Amino acid sequence: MPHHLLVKGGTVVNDDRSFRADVHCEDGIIKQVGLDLAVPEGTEVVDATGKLVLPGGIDTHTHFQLPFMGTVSVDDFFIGTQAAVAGGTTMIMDFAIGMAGESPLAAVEKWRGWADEKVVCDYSLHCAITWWDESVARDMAVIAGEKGINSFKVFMAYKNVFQLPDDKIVHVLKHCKSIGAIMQVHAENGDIIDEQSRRMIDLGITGPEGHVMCRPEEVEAEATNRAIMLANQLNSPLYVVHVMSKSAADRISEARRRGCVVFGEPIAAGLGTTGHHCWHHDWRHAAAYVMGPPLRNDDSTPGYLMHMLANGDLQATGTDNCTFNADQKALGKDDFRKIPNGVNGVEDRMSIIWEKGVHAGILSPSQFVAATSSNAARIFNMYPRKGRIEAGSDADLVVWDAEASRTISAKTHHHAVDFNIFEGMTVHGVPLVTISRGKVVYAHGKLMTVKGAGRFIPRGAYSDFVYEKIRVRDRANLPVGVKREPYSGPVIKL
Ligand code: DUC
Ligand code: ZN
Ligand code: ZN
Ligand code: ZN
Repeated sequence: MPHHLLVKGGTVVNDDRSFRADVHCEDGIIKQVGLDLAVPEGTEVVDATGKLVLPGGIDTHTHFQLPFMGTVSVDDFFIGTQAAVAGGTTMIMDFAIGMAGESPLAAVEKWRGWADEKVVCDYSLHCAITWWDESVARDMAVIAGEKGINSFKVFMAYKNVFQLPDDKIVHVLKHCKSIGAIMQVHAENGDIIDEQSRRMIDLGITGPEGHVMCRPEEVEAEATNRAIMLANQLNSPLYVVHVMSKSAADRISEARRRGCVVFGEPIAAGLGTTGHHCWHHDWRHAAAYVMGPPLRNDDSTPGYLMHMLANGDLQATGTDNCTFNADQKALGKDDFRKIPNGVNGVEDRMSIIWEKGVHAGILSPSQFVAATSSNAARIFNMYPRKGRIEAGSDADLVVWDAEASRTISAKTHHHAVDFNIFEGMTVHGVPLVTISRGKVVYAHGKLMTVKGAGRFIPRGAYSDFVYEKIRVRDRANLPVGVKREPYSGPVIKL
């Protein structure tokens, strides 16, 4: 028996327009969008009267159960995706991260094994490249061609762990281009962080504030600029993850004006709070905000980044959700270099961006949808399957109450972690009902999730959205009369 669901009485918001319409879903797919729809008897009805109906959020950046800095992040794929749907996010994108010497393909299989049996909503993976030889190049081709992953992340920081030098980054960019994948970058100068953090310790600055002090903005801006230059020289697209500072964001927007194909991703933490907390007298409180790149010790940064989402200079939003409890953060009690880096965000991202963006008068509701869902689907090649409410798209929806508010607290959140970096913040914009694949998974404060019910979403080579930009530049860069063949690598049909 097919399962039918009707979301009735709401205003549908897509990234280009909003309109009064009901949404009829059949077996996980949107069947019709409109008024006075004919639906079969027995159809489950979700009342959205007077509310907004949005495409489910896509969090482009999580680290569930990540083995990192001597411990493992506590939100696993079950708890983490539960927190996601409780916050109106119906898809997360996590990172398979192998250690140096480990096959990236094996890392992808390992992450699939962890995630598949636990996720309560759909998910996808990016793959990190943390070392380089020709076997890694071969793995990348298989991962993009057969495993449905078209985004590879490199780290310019975390020296002696994940950091790749420029010559290796050039290899990754070249191989990404040849297989139709997009390179993502963690852009911070790891060499200078290593040097400056040692200097802080020598000066006796061992607390969480040292983490922020040894990573001034230009450390991020320099690496961002360098990554853009490398990608531009190789005419390969680039996606900068967790853009945390005004100056890094400026490098991206300047480059876009020059025609570089570069995308930028601010995260909930950077849009919703600041690094001031790292100076808090309570060590646990201060350490909870330690992440890399750091939250900036500057009140104007969150609004600045939000305005850049509004004007299109930055495109998609994630969270870098990578949570550690007090006892784990305490690994760095005497030395901030050992504090596991990471904060929460997957549950609160949508509300934070609504509050600081829409409620603050910076974003329109359609721009909110672009920034929280549609743009990610476009860049990562899932559009319009994800990120849009129209017939044929996956039935991932949120009934959103724009007027209601809630106060964020670790006492009520759905994370496994014992701290919430947005503690006490009252946010407008509340998810009332979350629908994943046509099923209600969260309604009015209650989770109705099924462990393992989410699916891995394979993504093919360059989305048209990215590919068209590259192709135009390819033509522009070639001497007159030379014609470049269009991309003909592996393409996974969705
Ligand atoms: N930054 C974090 O804060 N945590 C995980 C990895 C990263 O780059
Ligand atoms: Zn990172
Ligand atoms: Zn604080
Ligand atoms: Zn990350």
